[in-house]
Amino acid sequence: MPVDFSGTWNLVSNDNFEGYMVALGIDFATRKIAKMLKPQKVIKQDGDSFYIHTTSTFRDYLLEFKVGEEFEEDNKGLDNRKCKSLVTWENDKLVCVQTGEKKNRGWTHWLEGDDLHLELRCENQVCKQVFKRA
Ligand code: VLP
Repeated sequence: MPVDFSGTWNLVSNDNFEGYMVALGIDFATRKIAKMLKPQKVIKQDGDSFYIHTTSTFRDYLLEFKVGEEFEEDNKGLDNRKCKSLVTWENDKLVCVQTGEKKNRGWTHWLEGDDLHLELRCENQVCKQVFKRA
């Protein structure tokens, strides 16, 4: 059985989100709000087609992609920098490389026990998030 990330997930931990946001150039006032948030992710997976909706009381971000097909990502409401994104499978991990102005930008999702894990990378910063099923 291939891995299935589908579900509704609530953030339970968020290590070094501040460092990640600084690396992305998010301004101070926005960071103060953003670090208080407990975002929820709604993921719909149909084979290699993904819908990942990250929602919060402040802003939402919707990402839709197919594994193996590069796409333009606008990061609207995040840092608003455009990049070329490519998501691939590395065993059961979903790995996104976001090529653009920021070096070493990307993220990795995987399942561990009942939890959804997300590592967010930008330049020399790594943010580690864990989500539990709602
Ligand atoms: C910007 C950085 C907070 C902070 C300001 C706005 C959306 C993998 C991937 C799918 C992400 C989430 C990125 C979060 C970066 C915030 C608004 C917070 C709510 O997820 O699941 O896009 O890249």
